[in-house]
Amino acid sequence: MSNSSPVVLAMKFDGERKNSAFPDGLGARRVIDLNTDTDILEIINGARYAVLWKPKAELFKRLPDLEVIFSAGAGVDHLLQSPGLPDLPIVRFVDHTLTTRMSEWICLQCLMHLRQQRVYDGLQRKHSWQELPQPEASEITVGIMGMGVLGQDAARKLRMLGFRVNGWSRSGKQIDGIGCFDQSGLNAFLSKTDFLVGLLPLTPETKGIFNRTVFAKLKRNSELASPVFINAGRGGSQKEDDIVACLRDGTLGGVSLDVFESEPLAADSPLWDFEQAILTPHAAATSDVFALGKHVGEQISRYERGEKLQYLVDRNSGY
Ligand code: NDP
Ligand code: OXD
Repeated sequence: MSNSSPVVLAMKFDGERKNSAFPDGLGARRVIDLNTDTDILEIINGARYAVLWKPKAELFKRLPDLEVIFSAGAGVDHLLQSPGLPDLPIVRFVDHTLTTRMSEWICLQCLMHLRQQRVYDGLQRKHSWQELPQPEASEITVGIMGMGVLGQDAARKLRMLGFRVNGWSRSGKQIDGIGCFDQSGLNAFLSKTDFLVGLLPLTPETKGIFNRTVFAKLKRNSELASPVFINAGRGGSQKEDDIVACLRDGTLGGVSLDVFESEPLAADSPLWDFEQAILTPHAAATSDVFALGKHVGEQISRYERGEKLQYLVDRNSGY
């Protein structure tokens, strides 16, 4: 087959930006955007590549010549749960633009909780001049669950800010300046953690992992009253009823959540109303459309030169 195969897009993103930026990143290759090219026939013959985000069930039947599936994001749970997913290589999105954004969000949340910014916001609204205790970052241990591309970058940047940092992952790691724990070390890891950061993919093993049992094991003798939970991995890994109950009874002193069990978060969720809860709408690290196009173009070029694809998903482990 020639290398002139179009790239089929079925993904989120603001239309105008996607139409200009994505093809730019891709070079000369033709793009068929299923959200805007409404005259496209049901069956798209000759399309070897597709870039997808939460694909509709019938999509794969329309792409009989598909050879490589690209995830429009770093996470692939949206694909692996997709009915009719063919047994083809899946490449996830890894790029410094996404990694950098995520680390910015994680560092921001850790600093917001360290400096008790939400409490100051409340005092400001009351015109109240009151100074709060001010521990240094070096007195706080951030424990990151998920030490992949995103977890490791966030860990290094948190270290630069002065936090003590530990990481927990399936396989143990060795990273300078970071305490590393493998799966068997979960309890020891939790007992040292003041700020728990979730950067795990959603898999059958990580579903609901952030629950009361885990929160109750966090360290609670730091200068800040209670531990903090920060999650930007996937909402399916957290039990929101437990988070609400733990915020109410002080098991958790604060949370920052970018992801939710069901998105968008229901307007009547009690999470919206906690002063000590910082919520963002799955926006911690949105894929940059130009960078995504470039990444897809590079991987297609590798594939067509007969080289190995990078960032391949392991279907057995689910990420
Ligand atoms: P990686 O695949 O690079 O890293 C995943 C990490 O999780 C690895 O360290 C892996 O361990 C660990 N892990 C997976 N399963 C388990 C388990 N059962 N027990 C212990 N550790 C486990 O992913 P990324 O860092 O690139 O991304 C992480 C997630 O962040 C994505 O899957 C996605 O869900 C989410 N995300 C959210 C965004 C947002 O805007 N909110 C944006 C981008 C991503 P090991 O190293 O041993 O394999
Ligand atoms: C991703 C995301 O997985 O945006 O990239 O959540």
